[in-house]
Parts: sequence; C-alpha cells; structure tokens
Amino acid sequence: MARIVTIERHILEQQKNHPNATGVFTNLLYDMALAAKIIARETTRAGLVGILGASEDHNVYGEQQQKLDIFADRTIFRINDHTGRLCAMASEEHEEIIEIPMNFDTGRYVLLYDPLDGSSNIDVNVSVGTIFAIHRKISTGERGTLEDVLQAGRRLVAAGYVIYGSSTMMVYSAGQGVHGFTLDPSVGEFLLSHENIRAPQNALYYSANAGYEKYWTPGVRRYAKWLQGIEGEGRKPLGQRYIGSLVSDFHRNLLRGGVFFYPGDMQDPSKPYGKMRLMFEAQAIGFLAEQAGGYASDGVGSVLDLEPYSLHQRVPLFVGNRDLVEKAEEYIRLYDQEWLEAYRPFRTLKMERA
Ligand code: AHM
Ligand code: MG
Repeated sequence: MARIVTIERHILEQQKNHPNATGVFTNLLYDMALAAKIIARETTRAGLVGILGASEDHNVYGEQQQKLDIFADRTIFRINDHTGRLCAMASEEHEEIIEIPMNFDTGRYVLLYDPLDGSSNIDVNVSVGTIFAIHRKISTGERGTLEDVLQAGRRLVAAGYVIYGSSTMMVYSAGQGVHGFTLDPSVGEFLLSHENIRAPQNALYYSANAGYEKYWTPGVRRYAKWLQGIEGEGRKPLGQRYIGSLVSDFHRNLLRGGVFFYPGDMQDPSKPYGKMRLMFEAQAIGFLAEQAGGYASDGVGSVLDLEPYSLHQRVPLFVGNRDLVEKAEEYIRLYDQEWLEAYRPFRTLKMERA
C-alpha cells in the first residue's frame, strides 16, 4: 500500500532536517492547514446560503452570516492570535498591522495573509484562494512592529496558498521545495499529493487580463505578441488561460508550465505599478515560484528583492517559468523607457514610519 503522508507528518519529517528546530514553526504551518479546512467548509457551502433556510443574516445554525472574506479573515486571526507563536499579523483586509491581544504571549514569527483572494469570484462558483507568508521577527521589543512585517520576500521563512477548487489543496514551501496536499473531506486531512513540484520545462499557457491590453505599455504588448508566437523568433503559441483568481491561475501554470502577468501601466502615470499587492500576493507567490525553479519579477528584477515601503503597496507581477518571465524583462528594457522612468522611484521608496 502506498505511504499515506498527512500534512502534519510531512512537516514533522521536514523539521528533522533542522536539528535546532523547536517545533514552533511546524505548529504554525499546521494551524494554517486547520484554518484552511474551516474556510474550505464555508466556501463549498457558499452557494447554499439563502437556500437552506437561512433567514436575514443568520444561517441555519443560528450563526451570524458573514461575507466569506471577512469570515476567512477572522478564522485565520482567531486560530493564530493566542498560540504564542506570532508577534504580529497583517491581512489584506486590514489597513494596519494586527497586534497580538495583550492577554496572549507573543512569539518569533510574523504572519501575512490574504484571507480570500479573488473573492469577487465566489458568487459565480469560481475557485478562490488563501495566500500566506511567514517572516521571522527582527525587531527587539516584545511585540511585533511594522518593521517585522515589511521585510523583503528574500527573507521569507515559508509561504503557501490554499486553493478552494474542485478539491481543496494546500501548497507550501518552507525553503525546501514546493509541496502540495489535497484535502480528503471524508477524513478531514490534507494528504500529500504533489511532492516537490517543479515548473515544467515546456510551458503551455500564458495568463493575463487581455481586456486591459489598451492600457498596456508598448513592451508588454509586444511581449504578449511574442507569447502568441507572432512577434520575435516565431515561437509556438502558448494557450491563453485566465481565471482572474491569482491562486488558481498561478496553480495551473505551476503544474502545466506558463506565465501569469499583471503589468504596471501608464493609465495614471502617478500610479505605474498595477494591481497586485506586494506583501499579500506577490511575495508569497514569488517565493513559491522560485522554490519550484521559476521566477517572479516586477518587470525590472525579482519581486523578492524589493524592500517594501508600505503594507498595501502594489507591484507589477510577471511570474512563472523563468525564461518566459525574463523575456518580459527584456521587452520592457527595450521598449518601455517612459514607464520605467515613472516606475523606478517606487522600487527605492523608503519604508513608511509606524
Ligand atoms: P482581490 O485581492 O481584490 O481579490 O484582487 C486580486 C485578484 C487576483 O486574484 C486576480 O489575479 C486579479 O485580482 C484579477 O484582476 P482583474 O479582474 O483586474 O483581471
Ligand atoms: Mg488579494
């Protein structure tokens, strides 16, 4: 019989490679898996709200109904607020960093999360995801500060995502490759299903919101034509796939090979940085891409090397197979001088004061 590896067993086995590990970090990942199971339970029932006798804003169990992204946000916070493993948290749903309540102990790690990315897709039954990233505390006081949260992606200890799709999967990396687990709902466990995921050599897809092509810079437009095999050396065209849900788009491209991009543009030259959030989306996704042998760039260099300046800062994102992402950088270097001049100052902005 095949070896059954639960996520807990896998994390524990990986921990053996770190003789000094205390287990704190292992438990933190396990807590994320628990949060994922609770959020998965609610997202799969989302379509039933209003049918199963839910009245006003209460559901059949007499519980207050919440928007799912708020529910996911509260769930992750409540599972992690009292464990003594974190010194602070930050969520895409909160303007400021989230402090650990004063009645609980603090710990050595910082958790950043996007509780339900792509949540506009829920009402139409399209996959959404949770994205998370873990940094080590670097400030010296007892409680975490903005300095602990705003660290470059290069210093991440771990990152991952959960995809609530036709099945629920959790994919994570703690710096030793990328591993995927599928939730078996009948036993309530995440089981290892994709060990050591590597970006396939031959890419199949590119993913971008082509509806916005009008706003794209000349270099990005030519790059898209190159992906289609029209521009340049006449490569075989890649198929175009776009869900509009970052986790799903990235996950498909990770398994099948490809590139996702959401570029910066000059629609408003004072905001040349596109839509993706560095701290809640690009860092974690970029870390996973690199761990799988891929690459994530803002069109100039690695998103992991960017020193953050603000919790909710946005960043252009090109992520997937390394050669495809580097090609985007090349096109931007050649044809997007105007955009580069507008965007470069944002790469060197200094961190905001707490
Ligand atoms: P959100 O954080 O408000 O949910 O937005 C992020 C989502 C990503 O999942 C997705 O890649 C992108 O927005 C899609 O944007 P668009 O609708 O502009 O193509
Ligand atoms: Mg998001």
